[in-house]
Amino acid sequence: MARRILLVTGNRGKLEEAREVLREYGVEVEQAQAWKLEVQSESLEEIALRAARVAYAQLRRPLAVEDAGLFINALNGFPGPYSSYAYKTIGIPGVLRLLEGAADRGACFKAAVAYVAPLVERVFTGEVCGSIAREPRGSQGFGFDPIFVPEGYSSTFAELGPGVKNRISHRARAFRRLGEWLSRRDPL
Ligand code: ITT
Repeated sequence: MARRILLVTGNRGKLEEAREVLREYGVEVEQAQAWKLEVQSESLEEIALRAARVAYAQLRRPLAVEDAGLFINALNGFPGPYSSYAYKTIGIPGVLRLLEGAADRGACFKAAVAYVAPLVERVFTGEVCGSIAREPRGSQGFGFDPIFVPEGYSSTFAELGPGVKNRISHRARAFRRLGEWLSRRDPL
């Protein structure tokens, strides 16, 4: 049975990826333009859950909020929960500059998807690790995709494109967990 959930996000790339993954579970995703609470926290789970609760209080329909970030080893996890701000301010060139001379270029993308519906609150997480490329490559995806090379590959997410990204990404893993959980529940 088809289900429909709202995804509260202003990020088109996120929306498309979530849609693609949840389609496998017969779940349709509609973008919601609610006001989105942006709490400051080091925990993606907490940021997503608090934003989802506030959005649910406004919209009163089953919805998800996803918070994601790029955690770079040599920078002790920076930009992590501040990835969106870091992307807008220092951007890819700034991140590459911070890594000049770093021996360890390892990094992980992490995502937390908070789902809120009547009498339900759940958070699902996903992660993909890899390394930061020496220069941007590729034109697909969004955000830091041109500099993230997932483990086991030599191309960036921006070169690999949505087929590969949606199999292995942090977001795909988190939304797949939501999809599996939704498909085990009774219809809403
Ligand atoms: P919403 O809050 O409106 O959903 P946002 O882009 O602000 O959109 P986040 O707060 O989760 O979303 O920010 C995460 C940032 O981390 C995002 O803007 C990208 O710069 C980066 N990021 C997260 N997932 C990514 C991915 O799959 N590929 C590339 N960059 C990603």
